[in-house]
Amino acid sequence: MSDYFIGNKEYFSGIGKIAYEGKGSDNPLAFKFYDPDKMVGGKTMREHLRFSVAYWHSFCGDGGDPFGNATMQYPWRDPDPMKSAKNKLDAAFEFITKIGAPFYCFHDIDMAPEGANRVESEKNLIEMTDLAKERQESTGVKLLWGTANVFSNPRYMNGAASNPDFSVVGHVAHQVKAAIDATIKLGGAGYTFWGGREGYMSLWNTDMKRELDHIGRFLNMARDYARKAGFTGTFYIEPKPMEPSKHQYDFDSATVIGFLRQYGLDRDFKLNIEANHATLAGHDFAHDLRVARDAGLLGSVDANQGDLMNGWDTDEFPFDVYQTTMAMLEILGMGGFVTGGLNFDAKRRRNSTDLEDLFLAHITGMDAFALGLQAAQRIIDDGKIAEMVRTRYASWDSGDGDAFEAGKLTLEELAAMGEKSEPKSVSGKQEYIESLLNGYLFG
Ligand code: XUL
Ligand code: CO
Repeated sequence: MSDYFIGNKEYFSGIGKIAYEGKGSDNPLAFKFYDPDKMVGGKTMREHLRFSVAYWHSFCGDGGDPFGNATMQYPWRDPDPMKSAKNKLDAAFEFITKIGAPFYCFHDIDMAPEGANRVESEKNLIEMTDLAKERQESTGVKLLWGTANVFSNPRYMNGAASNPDFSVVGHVAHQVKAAIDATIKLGGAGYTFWGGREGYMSLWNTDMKRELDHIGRFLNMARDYARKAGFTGTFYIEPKPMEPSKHQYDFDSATVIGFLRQYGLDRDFKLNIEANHATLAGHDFAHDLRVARDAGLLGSVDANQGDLMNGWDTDEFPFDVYQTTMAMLEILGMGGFVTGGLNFDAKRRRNSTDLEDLFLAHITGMDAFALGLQAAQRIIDDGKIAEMVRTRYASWDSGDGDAFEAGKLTLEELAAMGEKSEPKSVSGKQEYIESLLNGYLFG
């Protein structure tokens, strides 16, 4: 038996702590590229990447989908919901320790079963998070962020804080308050709001302005409560354009930034960008990261990847190194994570049914980001692409371009300049940059 089992039982027996063995290794249960102690640009990979395991996909999701039942057998399941939750907690901390992720994230109901009413549900959450606190202390694993699931229970079918019926919003408040308390107790670095039902199915029965005002008001109340209760971490909104609602209010980075500014939330909230949500909104992952970063509001990342052949949230483990490279360029470009990290909001495919697949999936994702980090650092160190971008905008650095940026030109003066000569054609050099990129990745 390995040294890594947490409770009374080892759930992933036969698998020890996952080690870095390098790219020559043919051991499937080893990292080929993620070497946690390796220095990259002045920090270790562990410090840069701040990997986090998502409780819901890894320990709750069992392969069931709208067309078929569960495919995965979980040895921690028990007919008694609290017993099941305690077993699952042990399995979770065993897994997180063995994979070597410094963080995890959870929704309240991932960890603690809902009771017959809110009071019972909160009691369960307190009992489970007391245990989670002990597990965190004994393993050193930390909470990246906590959140409340205010989208699954049928009472939220018309929305959570955006619900047309005021009486539902009290339930939301009770649940969010308890989840904030739990997050504070567990020393969470962040608290996330993802509004799956904060949107509409039909505009015919929806007062959109009122619903948005209600969400804005509610988030102000939640922020005020959490700050008063001692929460010093970051609040996140996680954009997603649709699914489960037809239209979700937190559509994409740009929409959420406007919302945060409109409702006075942009000093306390940042964005948690999920790759597959950005692509559902018709953007590249890197686009939504850039929009958030340029606004000074890039906080954290839900690391996964979608399938560009279909239009839903497939939540795959990321392996596309072009994407992880671009993502890491944005993250390094903002100076690295502060409270955020890379949370694997990703699930194994329905037919990846072996318990070890949970390890293999995380190894793939962690290696993909380790490759992306190193490629991004090579791109930064070499500086060629950044220099090309600088040169492309050089006409704004001095003379009339500089006067324009400084607000010293009128439209008439600018128009008079345009009269003088036809601009020269200047190449964007995209294909050359793409060949440089392949050099950084494979050279
Ligand atoms: C749903 C999703 C959520 C949030 C947390 O698409 O990404 O799991 O990350 O509620
Ligand atoms: Co997510």
